[in-house]
Amino acid sequence: KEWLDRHERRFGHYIGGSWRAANEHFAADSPRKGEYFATNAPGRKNAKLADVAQGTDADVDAAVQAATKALPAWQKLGGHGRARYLYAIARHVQKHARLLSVLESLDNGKPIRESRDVDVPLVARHFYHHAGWAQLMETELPDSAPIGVVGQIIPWNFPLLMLAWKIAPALAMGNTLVLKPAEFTPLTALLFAEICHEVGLPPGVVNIVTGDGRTGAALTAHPGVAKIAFTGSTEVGRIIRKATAGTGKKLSMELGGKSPFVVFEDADLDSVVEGVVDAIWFNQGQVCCAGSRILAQESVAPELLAKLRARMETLRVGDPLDKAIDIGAIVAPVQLERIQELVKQGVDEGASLWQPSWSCPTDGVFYPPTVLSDVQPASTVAQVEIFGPVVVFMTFRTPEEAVSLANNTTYGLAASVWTESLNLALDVAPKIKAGTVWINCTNVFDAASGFGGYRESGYGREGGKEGLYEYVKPRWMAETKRAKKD
Ligand code: TXE
Repeated sequence: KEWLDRHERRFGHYIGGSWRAANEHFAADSPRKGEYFATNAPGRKNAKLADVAQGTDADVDAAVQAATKALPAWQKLGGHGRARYLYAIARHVQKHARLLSVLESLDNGKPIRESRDVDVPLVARHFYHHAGWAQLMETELPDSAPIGVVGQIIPWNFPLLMLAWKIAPALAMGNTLVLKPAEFTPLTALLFAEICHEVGLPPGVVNIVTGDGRTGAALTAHPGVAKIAFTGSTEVGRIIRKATAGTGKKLSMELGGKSPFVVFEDADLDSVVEGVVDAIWFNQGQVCCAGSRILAQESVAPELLAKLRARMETLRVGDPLDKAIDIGAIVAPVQLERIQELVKQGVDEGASLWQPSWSCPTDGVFYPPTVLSDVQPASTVAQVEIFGPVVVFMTFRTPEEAVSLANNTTYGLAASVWTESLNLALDVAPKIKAGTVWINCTNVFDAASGFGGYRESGYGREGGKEGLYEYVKPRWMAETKRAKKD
């Protein structure tokens, strides 16, 4: 609250190392109950936290120009020089961990336990990891050069973590950038801009322009941007691909998913249940790789469903800032409506709905953990990304059927396989079309492992050595020594 007040709850864009005032603003709301905030209007379900700038074409242009100006010196600094800044950013993220976590939970609605123990530590880890790669660039990627000015567009489900996944490799490889956070969750990106300032990052290396899809479209279209890195919906991914076709801009896309969670009859069902809690109720299910389709072998399906229902009764939905809750608030009322509509459609198409007996608090944007069983593989809820705390439950008889059901969507982001048989796991995992397959676990991320999808889940990787290739261009130089003629 003090941090917001220090900015008089009104933000501009962070361009060329200073704040640029804007004429047009929009409200950054919290989906949490609002009585702590003076600016909260009576009767509103969500609380306004601050006014945030709506980026115009001119703002985007100023940011691209600042990034272009900063580029030569940033490249010249070399990997070792850049690594010092990345280490400093990582350390300052840790220094401000508490403020970052609280602000993230306020803006996004995710449980404070998650932002404090998962998001923010992973952000720091990502910067440390890429500081290492910056130092190794000249020796490990000797034939590569930075791409130039990069435009980065990120979603609202992991505002800070997606920022880190984008910014850390871009800076390590010697690019400068303009990042646009999602309109639902712009605040931690603005606090991050302050951290860049605090560590003395040269002006223009990182520029943050806030705004909605129009600002994203302006960034995509800007001729000074050499690459667009995007995480978000498959639909907007398509728009960006079309908008950049023929421009020569490099693209990386991390889009939606409908990840299968495959349970074989020999799996440890108690672990499986905890796995499901993590797969679909972590971050309210607003996770691109959420295990949103349980595929259970028929022989254990009734027992698994019973155990799952019992566990769901013990989950707590509530105030994101309460350390004792399991599930926080949905990011915004419009996303809640989307979830409600899809669940209704599922029931209309014949699915059985199961929710715990308790009800959610009414003073925020909440939705209970939900299982839809008796789902047909071709039905809407089995195919469409719900992006909420809703899992569909289907059954299979043989491993072949499991694989075919697992692959029966247009996506290919992630999957998890649960079995005590390593042979079965190793047989099935490679047959599932997904960029990541977890065995007897789920949602395991690390800066050292490349994450990304294929098919309609996009292309390109983030993290690991493969993630670095998204931010360099191959360069082959030949030198011919001519014999001197006397
Ligand atoms: O995403 P958008 P939304 C899915 C999820 C969710 C649905 C809608 O199913 O319910 O998408 O969410 C910017 N040119 N995912 O509408 O619109 C936008 O401002 C350039 C899955 O919030 O894709 C934001 O910064 N940029 C996903 C970013 O794109 C544009 C995470 C993402 O917003 C633009 C988020 C345009 N024309 C949603 N229009 C995942 N897989 O992680 C919008 N944007």
